Amino acid sequence: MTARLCELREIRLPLVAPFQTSFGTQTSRRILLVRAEVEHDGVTTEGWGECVAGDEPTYSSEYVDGAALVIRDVLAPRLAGVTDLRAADVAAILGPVRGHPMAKAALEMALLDAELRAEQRSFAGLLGVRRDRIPSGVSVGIHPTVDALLATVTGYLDDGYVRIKLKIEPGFDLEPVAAVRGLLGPDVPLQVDANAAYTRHDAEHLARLDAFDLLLIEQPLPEDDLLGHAELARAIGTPVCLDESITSETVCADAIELGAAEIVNIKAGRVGGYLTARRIHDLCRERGIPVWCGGMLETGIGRAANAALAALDGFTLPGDVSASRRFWATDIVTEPIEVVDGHVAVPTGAGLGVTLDREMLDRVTTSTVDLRPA
Ligand code: NPQ
Ligand code: MG
Repeated sequence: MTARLCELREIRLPLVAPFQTSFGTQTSRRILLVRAEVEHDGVTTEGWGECVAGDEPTYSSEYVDGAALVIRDVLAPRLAGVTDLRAADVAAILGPVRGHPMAKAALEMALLDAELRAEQRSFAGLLGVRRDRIPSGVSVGIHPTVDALLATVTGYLDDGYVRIKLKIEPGFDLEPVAAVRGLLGPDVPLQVDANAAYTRHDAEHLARLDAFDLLLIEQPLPEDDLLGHAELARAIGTPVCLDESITSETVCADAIELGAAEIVNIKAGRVGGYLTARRIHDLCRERGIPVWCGGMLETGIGRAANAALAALDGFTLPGDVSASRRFWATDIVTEPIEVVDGHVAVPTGAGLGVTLDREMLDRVTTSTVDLRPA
């Protein structure tokens, strides 16, 4: 079996509604897709990967244009020189290149999809998951008014989501959280995500969230402030969960050791790929730390991969693996992820288990780059 990277595409998808977080408002999303091929016994099989980098370096330092350049000029050329290239070796081969985990993850994912398809195996099968569906939570953006927020949350409850996550920031926290807890009643799981918008001096203020019986508060402080998170975790009742800070297996182990991560949000792109994400899951499981699967406004490709990852046993909390239509009017896969009875089905087909809608894909493509060596 020989594998190669073939093509880098950029697409643009409009969001069904603006999505506001403490770092900005998104109304459409540019997304990089990577196409790989494997050849086995004269048969060519393709696979696709998705890069979760945002349009701007605001969630993390990666962004679409930077990721596109590093893939084209640095990462793809390194992989092109490897004989018997396997997805499982990608992280180690690209290890000497510092940073750029989302770009690296997309390449590993494309090769993984192609290899698994060629072998007629599913990603869920490779992971060895035992569940065939996962509970689905939804991430709700910052709204202009509390009334508007309540209307949006009511719609998501009607859609069946079993857990609500509210984006918060200084000036939009206690009042909206109190109002949503009032709407949900005591039994619907509720959590908040600050995307690093607070400081070490906000502990007293954040302790006032204790009144709302939240599952967790996600990434209240900056990415590099592990000690601050540990101190905050001791100062407030709400469990502290890390997202942006968890950039590797090592950082995750350290954060747990410090008491900075009582819960961990796992995102494959942020840690350099699904295979590393799996190892972080294993580590958290050994340490008794609950994990859940985050979301990065993925297309059907990344959403399918997340649904499989989130079916691993250690994912004991509902994740942000929402229905495709939470974000997109039209996805680029023929069977977009749906929420049924509050759950998302784990894909069973070969590879990531999705089929691209080529017509839709071509319609939303804004540029294409050949990754094959000249
Ligand atoms: C989070 N996701 O958990 C992220 C943040 C996020 C579903 O809340 C473009 C690219 C826009 C990545 C907006 C959810 C984004 C983005 C928000 C990630 O923190
Ligand atoms: Mg987050």
